[in-house]
Amino acid sequence: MHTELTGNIQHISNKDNCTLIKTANAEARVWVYSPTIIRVNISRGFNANDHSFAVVQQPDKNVSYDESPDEVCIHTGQLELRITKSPLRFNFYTPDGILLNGDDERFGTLWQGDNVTSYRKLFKDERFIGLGEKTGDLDRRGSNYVNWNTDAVDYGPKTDPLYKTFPFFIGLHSNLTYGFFLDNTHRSFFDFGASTDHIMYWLGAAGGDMNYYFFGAQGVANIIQDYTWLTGCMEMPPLWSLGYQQCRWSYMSAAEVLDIAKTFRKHKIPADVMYCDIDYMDGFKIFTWDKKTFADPKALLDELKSMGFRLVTIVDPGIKIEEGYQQYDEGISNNYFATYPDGENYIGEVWPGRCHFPDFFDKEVREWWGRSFSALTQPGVEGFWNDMNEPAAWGQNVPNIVKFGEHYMPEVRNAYGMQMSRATYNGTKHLLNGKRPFVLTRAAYSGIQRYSAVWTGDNTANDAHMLLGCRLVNSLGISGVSFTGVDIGGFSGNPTPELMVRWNSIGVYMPMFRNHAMMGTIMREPWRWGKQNQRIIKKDIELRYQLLPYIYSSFYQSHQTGLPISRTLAIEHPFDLHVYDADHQNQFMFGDNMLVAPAESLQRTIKVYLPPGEWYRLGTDKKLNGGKIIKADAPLTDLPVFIKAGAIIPLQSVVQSTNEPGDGILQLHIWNGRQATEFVYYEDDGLTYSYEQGAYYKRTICFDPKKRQVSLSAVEGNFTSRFNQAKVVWHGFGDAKGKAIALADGEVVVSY
Ligand code: NBV
Repeated sequence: MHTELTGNIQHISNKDNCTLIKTANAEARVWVYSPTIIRVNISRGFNANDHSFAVVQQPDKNVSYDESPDEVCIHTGQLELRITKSPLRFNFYTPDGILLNGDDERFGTLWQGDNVTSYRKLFKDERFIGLGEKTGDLDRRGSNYVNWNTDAVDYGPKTDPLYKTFPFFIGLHSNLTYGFFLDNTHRSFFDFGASTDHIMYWLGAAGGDMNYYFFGAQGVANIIQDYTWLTGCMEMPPLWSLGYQQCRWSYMSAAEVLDIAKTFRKHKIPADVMYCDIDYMDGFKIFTWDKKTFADPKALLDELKSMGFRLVTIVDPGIKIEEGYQQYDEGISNNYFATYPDGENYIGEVWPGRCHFPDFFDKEVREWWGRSFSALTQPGVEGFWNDMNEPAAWGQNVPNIVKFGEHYMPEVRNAYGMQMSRATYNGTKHLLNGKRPFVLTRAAYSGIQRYSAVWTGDNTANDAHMLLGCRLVNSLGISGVSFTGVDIGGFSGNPTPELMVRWNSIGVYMPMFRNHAMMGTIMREPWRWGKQNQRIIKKDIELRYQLLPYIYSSFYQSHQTGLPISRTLAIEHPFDLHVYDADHQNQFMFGDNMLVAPAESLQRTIKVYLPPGEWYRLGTDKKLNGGKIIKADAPLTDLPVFIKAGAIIPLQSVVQSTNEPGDGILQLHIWNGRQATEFVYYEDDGLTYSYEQGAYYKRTICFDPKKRQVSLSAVEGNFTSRFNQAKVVWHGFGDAKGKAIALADGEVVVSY
């Protein structure tokens, strides 16, 4: 196989906002997006229609470079790119000249056939985190990965690839951090020192350009912030989607859906969402309802609504080939489907039988798809679950000759699910007339957070999967996706009662809290596990509802900064080796203040690493010193969760769903600490986009141990809070008594 090196620089120029470099075999372009973000594109034939599915920002207008006989140098003040001329190599430095990351001197970027690979320097102490939904360890060093969106049926703790593609990772060495995003939708590969001499690592793609964004900010959180600035932050989710969600493949009739919903209310177990999996449709035809079992969708939705439930319905991309079926007829007459090179429509078999697949890369097709949701929104559906969009077809392999417009499948496969979610999100947002849709997708590409929440597909009912789920969610969080979840209980197989109870208690601390199970498994609802377990499950779900003011404020933080809700400890402590230890790599922060230590179903004590500082055990308020490993009790009734000293956590009383107004009392829980702390409390209607026009309620809550007080800044925004009283609840303050105070709009101060 022919290997092509990029060769030496022959010509350099600046055009508009781009520095253009030509060599004998390639051309390279450099853009500055911000003082900490530089884009490099090395290609053998740059496409003038340069387009990214992920990136939403434009480069800076003004770039300049310094040139010396050997080098071209671009500096932004916070990041420096030195490009050597012979051979062409790219190296990134901190402003004070320390090497962050760069090309392996010997090989740099090169092509073998259409494969493009970048060989990069590897530091002795270097670790890697990220790549989104990837199995394996938190630290990716010594592992290799492929991105090729796949219906990963029966995946295990080491399977690769899974459903999604996030070619973005963070490198950590010498107390320095950098980020790297290979924006290329072809099959891509990353080898983090798994199969080399430990002086280089390599990454690349099966086609396209070596097109990457380099992030030079220091601190993992700052890199995530830059990455989500570049690829977009999530919007505020509907509040109801943060409640408890009950799913199953499938509740087989409207009567069954209603019966389950009623049983939640009967047992007073809070819940907000019911799901319809594929069996609500007429013969699995998307955008239809089964005429017998779901005869009156509007009546179903009305009744659910009257009980305070929302409904989420599934859609798959495959459109059944059947004349007279609206979406088939419209798709055929407008040429909306993927084709073979000769123009024939591609046929793949999925649930409904022989299907065509919409070309979601075409704007007109996305708009048509979006409009088709009226069949679901008219009766009142507000949540839309996008499955099988890798795309999956029986037998897996969509042939390489299948075309989406001008693109052959291998070029864009990894973005198909994202474009379907985009069509779903934009379409339903329009149809819902100002209400926020909830979109959930299985396949995704970088930037998906702008359109959809994600879940980690078909996991299995065992402990290893439960812990893997924590790592998957945390890794997705590093990759810009905050609204994530796993099938609580495990999709395939039957959980033991202990596993169900434990997994549910971990689900409380996942951004999305959804119980889901495969067809043929035993029923999973909270009341199926005996009275004793039902009580524990109920208590944990109630805790989720109490935590909603904290969770919603954390979502606001994510909407503003891109910081995830569930956060690996590596975000705050990237150079603390305990964080990567096999015993502790599943631990995570839930929001700013809660540390969750997932214990297995049968473990009754667990070793927990508490990072430096003081901590309190949630529930007992026992104070613990951090910076060490402790042994914690882990009964099924009490998942080990620890609160950071100085934490401010707003809670509410238990409600049965987010529709209930509650008692109007915001409970401000404060855990004593030595330092002053802050928490940004945020609220809005949880339902519409009016927060974008200022209809929100925001105030900074401060705890100041020196002044012995808690204060709430004056209200920002013009939304009226659901809470008219606050009650401060003191933890670790001796006998300080809580008292209720009126929540005036001006500054409020409570002393102790
Ligand atoms: O629609 C049925 C299932 C669904 O329940 C599951 O969550 C998806 O990941 N779907 C896959 C298709 C069935 C695959 C065996």
